[in-house]
Amino acid sequence: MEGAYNCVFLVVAIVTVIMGRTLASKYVVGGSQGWDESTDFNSWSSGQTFKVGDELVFKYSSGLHSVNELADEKAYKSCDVGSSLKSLNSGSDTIKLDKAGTRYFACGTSGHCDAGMKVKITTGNGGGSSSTTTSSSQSVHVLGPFYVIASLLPIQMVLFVLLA
Ligand SMILES: [Cu+2]
Repeated sequence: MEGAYNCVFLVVAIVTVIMGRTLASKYVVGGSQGWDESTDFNSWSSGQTFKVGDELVFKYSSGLHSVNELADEKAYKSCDVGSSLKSLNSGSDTIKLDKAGTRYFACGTSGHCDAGMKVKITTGNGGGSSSTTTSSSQSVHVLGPFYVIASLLPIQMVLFVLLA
């Protein structure tokens, strides 16, 4: 009986780690204010933890703004939008954070980047933990319900073992 008990917990531990690692989040850049000149992107991004596999969604009025990925910190600081790596302007642009590191984004509309319409995103490896999301987070958990089920599994297993 003790063997079965240990086995159940091992399975639960493995499932929980796998769920934590594969859990991808979608972040609307700037939260409810979106990609706009009035948004304080520094304070927004400092409240978030980005990991590999997460996605950024830039929401704005198409034609008014754009999303340009800048090559490095220097281009970010000087708002060198002209030499950007990538330019998007659909009004709802998704960027996948496919590897760890820092990426830089700025609006291409004249004067907007200088006015603060830029954001620096640092992606970490995640380390298998997804418990860093705070209550003030604007993230939408794509696999949220599955994680809730996974985190409830130990309780279900304990009940199962006690009742067996
Ligand atoms: Cu703009």
